[in-house]
Amino acid sequence: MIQWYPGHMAKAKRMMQDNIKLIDVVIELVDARVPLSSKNPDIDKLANNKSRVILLNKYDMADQRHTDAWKDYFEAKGYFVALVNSKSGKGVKQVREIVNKACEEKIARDRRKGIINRPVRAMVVGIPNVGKSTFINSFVGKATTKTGNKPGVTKGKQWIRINKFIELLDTPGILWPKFEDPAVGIRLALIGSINDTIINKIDLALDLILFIHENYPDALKKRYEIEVTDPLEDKKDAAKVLEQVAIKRSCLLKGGEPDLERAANLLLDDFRSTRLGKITLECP
Ligand SMILES: Nc1nc2c(ncn2[C@@H]2O[C@H](COP(=O)(O)OP(=O)(O)O)[C@@H](O)[C@H]2O)c(=O)[nH]1
Ligand SMILES: [Mg+2]
Repeated sequence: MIQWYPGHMAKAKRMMQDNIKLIDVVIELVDARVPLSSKNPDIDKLANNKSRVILLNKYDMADQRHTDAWKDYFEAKGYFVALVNSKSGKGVKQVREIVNKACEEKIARDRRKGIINRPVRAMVVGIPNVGKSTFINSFVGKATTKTGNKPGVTKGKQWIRINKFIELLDTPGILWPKFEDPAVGIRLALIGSINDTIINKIDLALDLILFIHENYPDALKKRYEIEVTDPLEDKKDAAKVLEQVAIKRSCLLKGGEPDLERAANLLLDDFRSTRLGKITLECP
């Protein structure tokens, strides 16, 4: 469960500001289904002058066409980018190479100063639920030797030696997404990153129906064997679709009326578990 307390947010940001001074490269995780909405807007300022790696995590759940387009998009902005499925470990190995590549300049600079073979220091950052812990576990693998406190470096920091070239700060930096834009809130709620209890699920399900019908026109028909007549103009039209889902799935109230709340839950669950297909919610 994610709690969005301003106090936590301020504290996490302060911790991140302190930690970022110690590192060479920022490994930023975003959710491949919502790469911009799951990106923290402060990170650019915080990570100014650091090498930047973006991991499009959970790409196993996203639409590959769009994931490829997002990779190009971020690369054009100067990031080093990798597609990662932290849960299965797919793509995690190549992150080491990408981190090295991202730090080539720094390594060359070190060498000119006579510093040879100093490992680069990395930190994983991202908004809650984006997969930081899962990624770190997979990335670290068997390399569990913690180097402990470093002389001359802030006390209490734990570094995990990934290999000869990379050390990882063992605690990820947690930052929060941009709240001001309601569309961002909706996308994050759809992927399940915002506590469901504070959300109107029916409303959210209607947003999802409108998006899916426009962008993946067969997905709803295929999953629920319902007729969806073009075009869906607004939420009222979408509500008729949700009603059909309720009836098809026997989500009914005592009087036999469609139970939209239950149908909404079912639809959101289906989306979040990719039973509606691999769906990306925003394109570059
Ligand atoms: N399908 C899929 N699930 C993932 C992936 N990475 C993480 N998850 C799941 O996403 C959820 C949140 O992951 P977690 O590591 O706790 O996120 P954190 O809050 O950023 O540390 C967990 O249920 C993970 O199993 C991935 O690449 N693919
Ligand atoms: Mg975590």
